[in-house]
Amino acid sequence: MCKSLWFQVLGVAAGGAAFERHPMLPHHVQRLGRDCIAHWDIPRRFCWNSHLSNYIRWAGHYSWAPYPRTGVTVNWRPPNFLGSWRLPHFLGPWRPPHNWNWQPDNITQNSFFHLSHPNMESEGDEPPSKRRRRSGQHDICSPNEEISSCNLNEAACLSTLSKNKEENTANIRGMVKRHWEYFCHQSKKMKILEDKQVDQNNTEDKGKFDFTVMSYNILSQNLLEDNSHLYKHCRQPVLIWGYRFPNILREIQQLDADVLCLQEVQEDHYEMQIKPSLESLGYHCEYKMRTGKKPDGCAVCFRISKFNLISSNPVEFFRHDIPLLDRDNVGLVLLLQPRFHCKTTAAVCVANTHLLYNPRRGDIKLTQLAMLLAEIASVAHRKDGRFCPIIICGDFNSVPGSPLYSFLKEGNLNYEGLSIGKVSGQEQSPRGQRILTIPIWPPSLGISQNCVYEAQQQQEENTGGKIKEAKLENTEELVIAAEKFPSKLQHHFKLSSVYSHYSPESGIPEVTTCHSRSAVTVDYIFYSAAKDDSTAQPGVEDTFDGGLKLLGRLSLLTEQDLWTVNGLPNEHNSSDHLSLLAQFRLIEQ
Ligand code: KL2
Repeated sequence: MCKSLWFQVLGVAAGGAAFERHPMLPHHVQRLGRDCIAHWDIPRRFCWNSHLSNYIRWAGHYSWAPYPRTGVTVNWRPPNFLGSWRLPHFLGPWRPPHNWNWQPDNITQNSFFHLSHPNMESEGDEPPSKRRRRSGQHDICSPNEEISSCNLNEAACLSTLSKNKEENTANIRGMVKRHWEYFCHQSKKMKILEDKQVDQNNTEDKGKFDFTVMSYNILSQNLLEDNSHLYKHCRQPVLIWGYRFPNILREIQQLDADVLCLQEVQEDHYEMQIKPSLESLGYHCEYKMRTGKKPDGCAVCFRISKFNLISSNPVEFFRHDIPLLDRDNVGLVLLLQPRFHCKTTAAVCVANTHLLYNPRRGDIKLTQLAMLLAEIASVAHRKDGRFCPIIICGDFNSVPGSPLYSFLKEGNLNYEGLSIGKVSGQEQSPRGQRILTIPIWPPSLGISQNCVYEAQQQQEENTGGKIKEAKLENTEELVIAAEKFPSKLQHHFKLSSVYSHYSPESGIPEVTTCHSRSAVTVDYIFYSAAKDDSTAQPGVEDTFDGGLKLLGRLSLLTEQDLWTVNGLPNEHNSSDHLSLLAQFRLIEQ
């Protein structure tokens, strides 16, 4: 990848705030202060424990969020913000005027974000909905700095790469860019980013295989037009597909991921524009359209210089014989063989999905997820009973800390008495009290409570071998658990999330989607961590043949960041979602 592009795209949004350690802070934010390790000559003010005069109490957007919900006032004082203000529990139906006074500045082609800091001094305690109405003006962007902080959920050190000096001087007024966060256990990361060719030669010769994965809901034009009430805050021209597509393609091209997991890919646009364009950039594309009438679907595209396709496995969540499964969402599971990898049998399983939106139908969402996990278990399953490394990308229409999210990450969920409207955490006070049935889906689906195809489970139980025995014990445990706790779901994978859902600099929740009704995280990249990855869970070595080490990720933004650029989509970001991007190293066992 081109060095200059990386640095322009990943330039730092400096001006990070410092927080007092406070009992109200989430545990991981408190730990930030303790674990902060500077790698470069870092100004003290960017270390978490260097300012002790302010604290944050974050209401959070999510009813199930891991964020504390004890108050709504934020007393956060980053250098440019002098007051305090209130954060909303949700974004109200605020409607800015049609041609809202949002003036694009002088923007380079490579800039994604055009950030103006809201003037807190004059806003007092007003909610962002009011502030938004006034924030047509742009302040000067904070100076760029090299900063370091620690990501606590993964108990790993993160460093933030700033723009270099020349780019600092070329900094454009009122603009913020997403930056690259990398984990300190990879000090070679900078080199890797600076020269991908060197990276390939060095790492792959030694049996290491590094690659990047993007997850991006690109907002199908059809859904944009069907849900136009969500985009009233946008200037009309930025909503035209002819305007959006070149921006989306440019973003994909600049971020240069080796694997793309795209959601809301409209079929005609895919065939006529997206697929040909990506092929000309060196990708092979696989696509699964939704069932039913809506003409969008999921695409997984990979760089043919990096991977061979072993298999492509579409998953339809609609089942005409099961009344519960009357929705048209889909998934797509690819098995990829890394090229230039010394272990010729090595494979990586990449799954992509867009789960049902309906906040009240957690029963359907969980069943769709179980179907995806069963397909992944089938595709990633190796002869020795273990799994190849797995990456699951997608728009799960569920927020961090929700039962669905916890199930994915923890590998189990006791759903006894759980209201179906609370599964995804999208609504804080869902209407209706209907609770999940036990079991959630009927046996005719052919998927067990531990999210594998019944046939596969049976087959596994009937086979021998050392690892199989271990597995069998595990299976027996699961069967016992199923009898004892019939309301318990489990899955086989030990999954970690690339993102930890808070800004490492401020502790404020990040978002992956932002429009006039909502600003939350619903998109994720989950992966099976190698045992020496900072996020690896116990038992990972028994489950997987090797694994993935997270080297870095493209930073996300907060709701405040996004409203200073008029939310999403805007002039430069042409979806109502942000792209997620991670770099992994494939580790052999
Ligand atoms: O939340 V999304 O947007 O992941 O960005 O997924 C769904 C929603 C997508 C596919 O169904 O269309 C959007 N209110 C808000 N958004 C909706 C609605 C709705 N009623 N229906 C569909 N979407």
